[in-house]
Amino acid sequence: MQWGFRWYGEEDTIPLAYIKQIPGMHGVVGTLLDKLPGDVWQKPEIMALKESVEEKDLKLLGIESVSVHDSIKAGTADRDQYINNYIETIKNLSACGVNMICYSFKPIFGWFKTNLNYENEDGSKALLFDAKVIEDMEPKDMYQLIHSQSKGFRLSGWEEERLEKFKKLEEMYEGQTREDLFDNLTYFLERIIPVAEEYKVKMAIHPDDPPFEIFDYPRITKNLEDIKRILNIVDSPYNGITLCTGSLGGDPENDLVEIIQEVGDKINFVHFRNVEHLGERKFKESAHLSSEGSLDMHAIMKALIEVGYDGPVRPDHGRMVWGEEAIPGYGLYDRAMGLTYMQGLYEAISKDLARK
Ligand SMILES: [Mn+2]
Repeated sequence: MQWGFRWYGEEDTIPLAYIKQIPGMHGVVGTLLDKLPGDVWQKPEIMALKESVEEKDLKLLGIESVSVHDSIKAGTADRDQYINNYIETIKNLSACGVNMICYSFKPIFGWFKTNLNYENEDGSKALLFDAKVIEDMEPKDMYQLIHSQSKGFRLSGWEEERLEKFKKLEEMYEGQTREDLFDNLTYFLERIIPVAEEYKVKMAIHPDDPPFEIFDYPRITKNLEDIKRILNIVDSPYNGITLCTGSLGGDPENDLVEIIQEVGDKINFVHFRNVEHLGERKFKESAHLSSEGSLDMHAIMKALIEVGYDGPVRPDHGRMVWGEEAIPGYGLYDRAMGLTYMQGLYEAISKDLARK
């Protein structure tokens, strides 16, 4: 497996030099933070990112995310121009030697939590989702809720530009059903996957976080059934998924091991994270260890090894520990501990399997 870390570029509180000091680290999954959905990513900008990573003796393992423009997700008449831009970005990334794109296909909201600074008993802080908190809220109120907790950090998917045009966004998606959204994804994938194949860029759709509908906006990447349906749109190794254990794991009905066994050959990226179920549609992001949350991380790693997964893997969100201040979910310490734990699982399981 290729051990990685998410890195937000020069704006990140964590320098690449620190990431490099984590044992066994191969590289980072990067982004161009100033790019809005629909923009073409130009080669010089991508090369600058890649060179800054390689200067520190790390690899650029992929991009997360190249956001999909709302016109594509809403299926409006102007979508083709944005799909053409997306295709240009795929080609430009390929030309720069970047071969994996994580993306998502969710109306209005990407990742979604109701508390970014939930204090655990030990004083560490975690992200938490509780459906009850938003029961009486309007969708646009979520921006205020998230921004009031962001500690001044820019949060991808929650940009102020999106709030400014929120009314327009709501109108774009008004009345959209799951089938409509799925049709729009189909239209998108039928255009981009042949290009991704030709240019050898693996697409990896990220599941819904949380994996159920909120504010009645349709969600189509919630579970195994959804994932299989998406993979069937275009059957290609370039039409794959990001296996985000913490996102899918937010629904206790999702069996991560089963998902890996069923669609293992289409996993193009892994986000490794544990969650603790606290009640109906309520969970928090725990430390990575199986003992700290509700998921069996050993079984998940074993299943990944058994299906032969050898692509990029990164610890997903971590808690804030030891007084660290960083982008919520993206501190250094807890993610570094998480990665070391993942590597320990990997070594133990793979050596054990080799002996058999
Ligand atoms: Mn994730």
